[in-house]
Amino acid sequence: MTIRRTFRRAALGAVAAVATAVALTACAGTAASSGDDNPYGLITPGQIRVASLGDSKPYTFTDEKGEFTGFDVELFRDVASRIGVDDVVFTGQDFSGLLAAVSNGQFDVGVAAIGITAEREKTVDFSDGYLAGYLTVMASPSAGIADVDDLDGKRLGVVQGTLQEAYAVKNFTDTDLVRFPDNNAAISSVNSGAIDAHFLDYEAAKEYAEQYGLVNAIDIPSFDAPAGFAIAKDKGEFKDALNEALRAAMEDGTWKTLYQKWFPGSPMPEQYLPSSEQTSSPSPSPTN
Ligand code: SNW
Repeated sequence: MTIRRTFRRAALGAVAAVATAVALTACAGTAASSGDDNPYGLITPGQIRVASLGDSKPYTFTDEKGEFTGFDVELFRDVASRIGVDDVVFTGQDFSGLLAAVSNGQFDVGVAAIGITAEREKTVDFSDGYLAGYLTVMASPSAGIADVDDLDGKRLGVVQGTLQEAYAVKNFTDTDLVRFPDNNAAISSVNSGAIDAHFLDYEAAKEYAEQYGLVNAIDIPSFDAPAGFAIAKDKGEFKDALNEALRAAMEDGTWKTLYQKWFPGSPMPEQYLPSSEQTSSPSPSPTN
């Protein structure tokens, strides 16, 4: 009898211990990535490895010290911090290899103004969208390019694997496309006269235009492919956590503050503003 009672008490104690452990894990899981050792399935627990680009200012770029910064970089760091991860390591990649590097597990996420398309969703999952803007043809003022017809017979740079490349292949059929690994290489070719223009993201074009006296010649809306964070397909919990944090960053005005900091004067896509600031008016058009 005594033995049985002792055994029963021990068993109850064990049940209580397990229940406490489960409760503690549940608490830690909602607060941060600590607790359960790796709730988001990160390559290195507690750290997020990001595939990015070093020359897509002001989205993602490296400063004079070699540190990654830009709108996407600061937004992602903020979102990561909200899910409990402050150790975020950015690495520059060629755009053409970026999504494959995420899908095959070399990186936890891809952050580089990557437009969400059905084609890309065959390879990776995406967070909700966080930017919707324009694709821009940028040229030397002497190239005489002001609209799409002016591209006939011209040499146009595109970065391999971008939406610009796909768009140009489909729509600029009388244009000679020249493929580059990154924006810097293409811009050098514009500046040397080896190509007539380069086709890139609107804000990146503005930066180069200012730096080299080029003109932002044609803007094509890409609102149907808003940029999202690219994640490997088997990381559902990571994706859900990022989405929740992204919504919070939009709702408390963090997204807006970063947008105004990095894209001053640019039209503001309203869907990412705090809900109290949304109106039903259509998106404004860009001002060059
Ligand atoms: O589709 C747009 C989106 O609407 C926003 O303007 C940010 O850029 C885009 O995602 C297009 N970005 C290109 C792409 O996804 C190039 C990316 C890059 O050069 N980093 O292919």
